[in-house]
Amino acid sequence: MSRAAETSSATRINPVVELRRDGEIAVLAINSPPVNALSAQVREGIVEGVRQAGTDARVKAVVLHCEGRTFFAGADISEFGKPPKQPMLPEVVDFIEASSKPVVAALHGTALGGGLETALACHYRVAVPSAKCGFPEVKLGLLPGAGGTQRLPRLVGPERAMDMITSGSPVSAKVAKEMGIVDEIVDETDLLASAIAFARKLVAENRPLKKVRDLDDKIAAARGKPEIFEAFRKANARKFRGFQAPEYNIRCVEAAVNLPFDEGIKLERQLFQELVSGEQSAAQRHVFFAERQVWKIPDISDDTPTLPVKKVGVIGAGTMGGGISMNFANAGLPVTIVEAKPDALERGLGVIRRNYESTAKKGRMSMEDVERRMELLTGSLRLEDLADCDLIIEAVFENMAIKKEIFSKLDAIAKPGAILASNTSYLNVNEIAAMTKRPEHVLGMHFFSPANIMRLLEVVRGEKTDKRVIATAMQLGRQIGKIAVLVGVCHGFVGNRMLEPRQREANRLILEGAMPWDVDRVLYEFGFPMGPFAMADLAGLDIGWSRETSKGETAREILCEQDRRGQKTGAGFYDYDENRNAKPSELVEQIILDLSDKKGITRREISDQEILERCVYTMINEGAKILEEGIAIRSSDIDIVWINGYGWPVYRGGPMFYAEQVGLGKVLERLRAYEAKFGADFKPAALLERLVAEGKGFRDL
Ligand code: T1G
Repeated sequence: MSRAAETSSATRINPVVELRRDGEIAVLAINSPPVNALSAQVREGIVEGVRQAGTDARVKAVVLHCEGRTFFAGADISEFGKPPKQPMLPEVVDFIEASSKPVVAALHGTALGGGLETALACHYRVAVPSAKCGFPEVKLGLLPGAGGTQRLPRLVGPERAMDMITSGSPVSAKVAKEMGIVDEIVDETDLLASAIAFARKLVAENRPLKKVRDLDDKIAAARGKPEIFEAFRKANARKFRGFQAPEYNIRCVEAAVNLPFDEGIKLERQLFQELVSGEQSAAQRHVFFAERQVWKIPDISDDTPTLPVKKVGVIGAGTMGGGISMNFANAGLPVTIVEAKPDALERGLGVIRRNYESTAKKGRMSMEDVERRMELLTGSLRLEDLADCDLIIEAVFENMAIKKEIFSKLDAIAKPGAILASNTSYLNVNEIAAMTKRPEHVLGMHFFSPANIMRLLEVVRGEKTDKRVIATAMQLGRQIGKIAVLVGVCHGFVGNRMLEPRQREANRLILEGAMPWDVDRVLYEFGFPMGPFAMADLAGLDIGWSRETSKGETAREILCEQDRRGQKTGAGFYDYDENRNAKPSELVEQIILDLSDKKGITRREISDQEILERCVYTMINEGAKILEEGIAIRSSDIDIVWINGYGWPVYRGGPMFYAEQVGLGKVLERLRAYEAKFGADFKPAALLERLVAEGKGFRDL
């Protein structure tokens, strides 16, 4: 055998796994694009590769290395919910750890979930500086189910382990080294060579097999101290409200501290099985894939050319215009903000500066960052100053006449090829586009307040909007950190159109027998951050209200007439103390009772279930109509809109996913019952009736 063959060889284990040898070091190379997810084929390849390396007397150590963009990015999520395929990851992980020869994990990209668990079962870990590692399982409603909850605390201690596992946030290689997860940071340019050199050194120095499962020094101090875990639960109660997985993760870390390793593993497996077969994880895995589907537009291919956007114009420096401008400044794009009056412009720029300074005070940006971003913002009182902008976003008062006037002027001012977008929340983008000679360059870009915080961007496709303009708006959405959903033109597009029936039913329910705090409680317990009446108090009851036109016919009007305009006046549907804590108001209760009486409505006891069904099933019904009319491309897009624009609880997957968990037949039956009682507002969508008749779901569309 030639010298070269003597020192190096390569064995193809399977299509995605190859075992190579570089002298006494074996390299188990995985190449399973796009993210080297630990599919069944990868898992069986790893076991066979470690087995072969173990029996090859020439091999003294093994390097586990993934080709492509990243080390294993986790278990293959697409396998969940399907019959399990052997070998399962826990067995693979144990097999690596039991190797008689040291195994070194070479980390780059994002070593996540099962990927990090695989690395922790290795005896050593090296990483390039740009590598990240983490346990995002909790975002899928899961927990690290291949020993991660037992090994991580043994490396970093229970507190940091709980932080990392319940946040789901990755840490940098540098932090991972400091925490003890990574043994050495190696040269960014050649991870494999560095990992082989590290392994060679291990062998030369005859370093022991370091098994994480045998470590105890980081967890011993916490043993028998439940107060550590109680304190963590208490500190995170608000963030974890409604979620199942965080608590299960905490229990596993607690077991790692108090139980022998193998018993902790048993509990981890039991709790993992409960979560992976539960409704919350199914919902959160649905959202994971739905968030990746929204970018796929059937008639606009991924390689559609986009238009260059180097300079942005925003018309309106109010709450929305200011927030929208911040998004682009945050992405490093210069923005010219136009207002009609100097004081409004000055106020708007002042609000933006204060927002940035408040972020800097929290340590999330430096004061230099604040100045850099403010330098990107230029105020103006002249629309003409937008002449060189590539994208102009109108964010003025929600009035069609005003918008039409602005777009007509913009058409004469904006340079050829500039994209003209309206931030309208409801209005007809086609009518707005018709005010210009460039309707193909006009669309809606509907941001959600606060526009610099809320992740959702509804991109509203006009009937004449050019595909490149749409592709550009979607790409810009990604560039400014939004999740962009392409929607069609109708009153309220997707989100606000579905909000209307919920608001309508909430307002009816308080006249029929419920109180605002009953409706809010039901929707809060369902998982929304707050109910419609608390939300109205927060936003201000007087939006769109005026004393001149007020008729005193609704609770909201009566409250405004009594200057109970919401939190800002210390009273609205609720009374607020100096810390803005809400309390049901006897005065409001009486106003509502009198209103019911005035309208001749005999109040009755209304169940929580009826409140929930009338608020949520009517939303689902509207969503079905939206799908029928082609206003949304797919049902999961509607889910993404409601999760990212209105706080629908992610562990319920979105309104359309939730409908399928409830059962479309049940939703239809309840809508029909309410239609019989309350009339046409509950008339089921034809699509809903068809799907139920065919035994299908929204996801089958
Ligand atoms: N399984 C299957 N497919 C995956 C995947 C995964 N883990 N991760 C990504 N993909 C697909 C994704 O659907 C997309 O497909 C393509 O890869 C590119 O992804 C037992 C139980 C790694 C940071 O949660 O966070 O391990 O749309 O668009 O923006 O304890 O993907 O192209 O057809 O997101 O560069 C834990 C999830 C699993 C990591 C890359 N791991 N992935 O982001 O690309 S559970 C995760 C991500 C687990 C064990 C437990 C990101 C990324 P397509 P992408 P990206």
